[in-house]
Amino acid sequence: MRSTTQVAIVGAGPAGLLLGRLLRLSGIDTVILEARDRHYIEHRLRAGLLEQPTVDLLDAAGLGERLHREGKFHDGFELRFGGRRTRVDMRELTGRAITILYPQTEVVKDLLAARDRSGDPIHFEVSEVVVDGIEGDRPVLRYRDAAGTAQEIAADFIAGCDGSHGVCRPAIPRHLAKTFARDYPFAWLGILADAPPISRELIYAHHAHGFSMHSMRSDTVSRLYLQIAPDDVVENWSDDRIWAELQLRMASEGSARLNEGPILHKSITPMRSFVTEPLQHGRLFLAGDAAHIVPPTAAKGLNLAVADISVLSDGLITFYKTGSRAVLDGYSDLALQRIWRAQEFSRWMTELLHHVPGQGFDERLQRARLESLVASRAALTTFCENYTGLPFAGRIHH
Ligand code: RFL
Ligand code: PHB
Repeated sequence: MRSTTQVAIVGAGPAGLLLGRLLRLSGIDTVILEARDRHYIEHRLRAGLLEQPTVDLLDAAGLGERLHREGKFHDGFELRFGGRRTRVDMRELTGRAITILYPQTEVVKDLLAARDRSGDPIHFEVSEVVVDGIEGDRPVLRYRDAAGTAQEIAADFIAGCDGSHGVCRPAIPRHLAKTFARDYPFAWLGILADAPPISRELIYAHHAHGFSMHSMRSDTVSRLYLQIAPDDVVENWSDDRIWAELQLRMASEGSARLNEGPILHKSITPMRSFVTEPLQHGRLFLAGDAAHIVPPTAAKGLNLAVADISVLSDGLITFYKTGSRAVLDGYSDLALQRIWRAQEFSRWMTELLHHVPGQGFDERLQRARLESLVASRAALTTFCENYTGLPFAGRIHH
């Protein structure tokens, strides 16, 4: 069965759904194909933190109502190392910026609800997606729908928003693509615990046993992370071991002990930095995790996906309004500038806070780097400018 649309989007993560929403607001038709079912993507436990520019774009897309009601606005965070605690006041240092704790699951639910209201098609549980004809005028997506029937969508453009294991990135001929990657000698064990957070704000802690952090999902549910070895497995981490290690790594002068409670969920997040260049070829455009991965330390992944979409939506809307491909043709170069700055900050913050085993000299340097950071208003300001989010480059049209 064959159908047509203006922009065919692969992937219903934050990138694909937001692109569909912004294009709808400018009267552009999209179809979204998603490999998983709706329940899975609405409950996939991931990001927690939204940058101010992300919130501004979600507001502009008419998606801010629940976010402003339920999101927790943070003016600062705490850094712990060497038994000391430093509160970093982001608002005071940057004059404007704040970050908002509003989980990715909720952003995705809001985006799906907006898509339901628009009536734009979204097909879940598709399989065998093939990207074809991107070098011509009429690219095509072939796939099997949830019932197994072969389908085909012809479009003006294809947006590859299908995450790090998708099919769109490999559709760019290998000899035209360049990839850049870095692995890290550690991973994160993340837990969700039925225990009230001890602080309204996030706590990042550096300790000889490794990094740990304290975040939250509500007034009664904590989200906590521990640095572990890259090849470690969840089975090695009993609840008692997790709490003992978190209490040890988080302990600092005058600090409250973490509230302990039933652990609702445990998972391991690998750490990787990755970028592919360029982000486009012919009529295919990559955005979000399909194009780049950051380690989770600085909480940039979702925000970078949204930043890409700000530029890509600008390019597509400009094309449909004026017939000019100029903005669209510049998408990759413009988006990559911010991507690389976020990569740099994510790598830097990761290496600042994690324990790298067996490197005495580097350990001393790392400690000096932490001391320099908290001793300098200028250094903290630079940190907060990056942490709270660099401006987006795309224009808002509607
Ligand atoms: P997604 O969310 O991975 O969505 C891609 C979608 O494409 C689908 N898909 C396909 N669909 C059709 N056909 C195919 N062949 C397909 N192949 C894949 C997938 O099922 C999926 O639904 O990518 P997107 O939209 O680019 O969004 C990126 C973000 O999800 C990601 O960067 C963040 O979650 C990263 N991240 C964080 N980012 C932040 O900004 N702040 C954070 O605090 C933060 N914490 C995190 C994170 C990621 C984590 N994990 C597990 C990776 C914490 C964790 C633990
Ligand atoms: C989270 O709440 O999942 C979270 C928050 C901040 C980070 C990383 C993860 O830097």
